Amino acid sequence: MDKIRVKNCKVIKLPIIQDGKDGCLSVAESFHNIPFKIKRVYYIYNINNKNAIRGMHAHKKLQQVIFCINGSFFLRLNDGTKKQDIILDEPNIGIYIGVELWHTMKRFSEDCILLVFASDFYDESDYIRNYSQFIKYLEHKNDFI
Ligand code: T46
Repeated sequence: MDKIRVKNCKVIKLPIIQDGKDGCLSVAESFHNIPFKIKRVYYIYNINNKNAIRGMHAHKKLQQVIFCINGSFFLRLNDGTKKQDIILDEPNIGIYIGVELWHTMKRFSEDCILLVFASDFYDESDYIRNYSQFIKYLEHKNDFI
């Protein structure tokens, strides 16, 4: 995977415990390899539409780490200045998506399963779902500091 160039983002590599013919085991732990306390876990699966596009938003405060634990998908990240495209296709390699990072997921393989660890409970008011509002938010967020 290329070096990460967008802000508030990094690659997270979980250890793989090899059990030989009996499979592999990877472990995610808060503050160890996941850089926050995990308060929510969700997963996305059965993406039967090959043109599916998910994401297309940024979060104000939420931090997340996203894994593709089966199959593959394409992740586009945009910090308002720089953009980066990443293919996730290894179950132990995830992407930390910090605050204020516009992210879009597409090109899901039929067998794709996404697993996401999140730093907080679901809160729709934390989402910025309109791209021009995202750019305005970045421009004006420090106005009152
Ligand atoms: C993100 C990317 C990677 C809930 O009710 N609770 C939840 O915890 C979540 C995650 C979603 N929802 C509801 C909200 C929507 O009515 O499920 C529906 C689908 O959510 P959304 O359109 O936000 O799904 P994605 O795949 O576009 O985004 C999700 C996360 O919502 C988001 O935080 O960063 O995965």
